[in-house]
Amino acid sequence: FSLKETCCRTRPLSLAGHVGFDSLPDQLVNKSISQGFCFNILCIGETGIGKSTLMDTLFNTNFENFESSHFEPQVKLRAQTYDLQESNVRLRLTVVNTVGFGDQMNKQESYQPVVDYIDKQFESYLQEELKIKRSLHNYHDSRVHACLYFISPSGHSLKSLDLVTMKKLDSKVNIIPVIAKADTISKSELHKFKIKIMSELVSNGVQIYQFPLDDETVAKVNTTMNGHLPFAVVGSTEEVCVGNKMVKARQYPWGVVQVENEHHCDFVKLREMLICVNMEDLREQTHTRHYELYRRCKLEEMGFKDTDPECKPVSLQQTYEAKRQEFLAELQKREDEMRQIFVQRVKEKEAELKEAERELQGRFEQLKRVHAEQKSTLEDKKRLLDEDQSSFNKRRAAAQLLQAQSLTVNGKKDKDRKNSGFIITSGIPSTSSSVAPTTESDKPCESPSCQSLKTVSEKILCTSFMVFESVM
Ligand SMILES: Nc1nc2c(ncn2[C@@H]2O[C@H](COP(=O)(O)OP(=O)(O)OP(=O)(O)O)[C@@H](O)[C@H]2O)c(=O)[nH]1
Ligand SMILES: [Mg+2]
Repeated sequence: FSLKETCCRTRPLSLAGHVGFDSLPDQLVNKSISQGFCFNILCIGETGIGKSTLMDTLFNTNFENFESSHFEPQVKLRAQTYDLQESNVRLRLTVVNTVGFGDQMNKQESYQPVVDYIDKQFESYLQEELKIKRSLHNYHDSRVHACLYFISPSGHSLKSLDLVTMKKLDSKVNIIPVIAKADTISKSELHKFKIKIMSELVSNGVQIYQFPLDDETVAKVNTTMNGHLPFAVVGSTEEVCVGNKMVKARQYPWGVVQVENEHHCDFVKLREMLICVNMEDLREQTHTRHYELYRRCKLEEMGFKDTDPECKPVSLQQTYEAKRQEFLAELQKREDEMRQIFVQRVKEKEAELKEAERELQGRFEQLKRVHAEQKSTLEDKKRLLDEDQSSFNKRRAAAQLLQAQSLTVNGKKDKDRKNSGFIITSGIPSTSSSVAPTTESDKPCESPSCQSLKTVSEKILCTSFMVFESVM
């Protein structure tokens, strides 16, 4: 038999006598009592609107309270956890307060830290659930079970910040709107204000928490209380003597506002609904509705599905395998793309390098040409220089020869002069004026070559004399 067939075959049977499983609810109660309970409240409201006072009044204690400044640059959330006990029931209560809500000039992002806080608590729970070794039985569940949204008692209408924030949160948390400091608004105005708020919430599609009607024992009271929303509350931990009793109240010169008097405000209604009647439903709604939605979205985001496109059920293993194949295909695709890009880049680089090589080759050829031209110019110059040098050498040899000849001639002449009484009057003998040619053979030749040769020889002679003199 398949499981389905087995289920279909179940049929009621009557018991012949007492078995004992009727004690199951008691077992559950005892187990819950021994485990203790956990409840988390988020208070959203402007700075100084009365959040802390209301919490103190609700739980009849003094929680740690810090007065917030109005100059916070951004909205923050402060969570404090307390262990409370009433009779034999232990309650781990976490009170989360907004700090600096609505104080910034730009209120657009005021809700974001609140949304992030709620999501973070869901995420922690999901991570715990997904662990291989889970320990949910002793896990400190920090998911927000109830959100008290404090509305300013303006008597006018909701602020856009209120509507935007509640709209952003209504799928994540059970919102219970309350009109704060309700003693500052008259009875008739309060009535109109409540109606206005509810109609604004409905017209803007904001889903607030509705007290459940499925449990017959509380359906009636819950129906009535749903009609009183939003609750107009007054908070005070101050005790004032009224009649012969001490009651929590706020005392004014003109009278006393009693917190627990239902004719004065809705504080008792709120306490009844929040703590006495619907605390477990708030916890359950958080788990089955809000957390479930978060979990579903998150798992879908991660690619997990219950059915395939043909609506056939898909197991976790199949989803994982499909996801793995998808991932590998994607990886392969990206690898191919990368390879193509790489090849393309290499081609581009090669073309670039070839272009650069061509340019360099061109420049090299040009330089080579310039170099060859310069070389041939230099060779021409060198040749000319060699020619000059050889002609100079020749001239120098001729001059040396002439010099030698003239020295010989002059030596002979000197001898002749000495013999003929020629007196050297100065260091350089005046060949033109002091010594006149005496014979025909002494006369200078008139041919041009002889003339130039004469000039050169004269110069050489003159120089030789100077050298000669300096040597002497
Ligand atoms: N008239 C009136 N005053 C209240 C009420 N509740 C609180 N207050 C006063 O409002 C002031 C601020 O109250 P808190 O409870 O500290 O306000 P809060 O919202 O916790 O302030 P922060 O934490 O600083 O943002 C105090 O002077 C309270 O006495 C109320 O119901 N009616
Ligand atoms: Mg406070």
